[in-house]
Amino acid sequence: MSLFSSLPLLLLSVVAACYSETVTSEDIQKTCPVIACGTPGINGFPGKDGRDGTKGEKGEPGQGLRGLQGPPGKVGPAGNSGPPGLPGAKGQKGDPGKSRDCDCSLAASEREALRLELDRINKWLTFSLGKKVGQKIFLTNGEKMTFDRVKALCAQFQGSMAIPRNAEENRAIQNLVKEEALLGITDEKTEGQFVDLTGSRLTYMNWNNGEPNDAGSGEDCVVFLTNGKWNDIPCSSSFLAVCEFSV
Ligand code: MMA
Ligand code: CA
Ligand code: CA
Repeated sequence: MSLFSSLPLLLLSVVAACYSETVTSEDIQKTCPVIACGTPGINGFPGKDGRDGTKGEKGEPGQGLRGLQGPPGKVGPAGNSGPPGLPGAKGQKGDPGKSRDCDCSLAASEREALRLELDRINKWLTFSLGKKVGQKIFLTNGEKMTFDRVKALCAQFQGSMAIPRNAEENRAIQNLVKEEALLGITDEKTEGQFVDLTGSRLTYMNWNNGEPNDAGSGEDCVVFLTNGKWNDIPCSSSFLAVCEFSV
């Protein structure tokens, strides 16, 4: 028997089953006059599922151990630049500038070191020569030369021809020289009037007996004799060169 030929019978069974659930036996006598008392139909299919129930209460927290803390996250993007900072502190005082009149680049300590070194050199000279008198020292180079040449030589070394201004200086020269030496004295401008190289009259003199005599064809220069006395001689003659230096 095919599906199509059995369908009407199946539908009939469904309708009968439907009525068998809702119709009482009393109703059956009233409404079911034809199909009076057949055997009960088979049970129908189960009904549709019901609606979801209301949400249950939150459960108790679990009892597992807490996990370890994870690694730090990635660095975030740079923030915006902040406002300008406060002004900086005042700088240190600058180096002194150079004056128009002096070079002040030497520190005070350096100037003091130089002064001490000059003092040392002065002591060497005084010790080795032993001819310092007051603020003056007499020196000779051991050479014999004329008045003009001695004058130039002393000037070249920032000194001047020796002139004893008193007995003490005269002794200093006497101790220095072992032969006749030229002095920075002349009367070539005015005969008989002896002056120093600046033209000033002398306040101290130590002439030998009978001198100055302007002997021969004339004597306008002066030599220091080994006995410490003075004698006028010709300026063309050569004698020991002696200069004096301020110290
Ligand atoms: C003498 C004497 C001096 C003069 C010299 C010149 C030796 O001394 O007359 O006064 O200057 O001779 O050589
Ligand atoms: Ca003279
Ligand atoms: Ca003379």
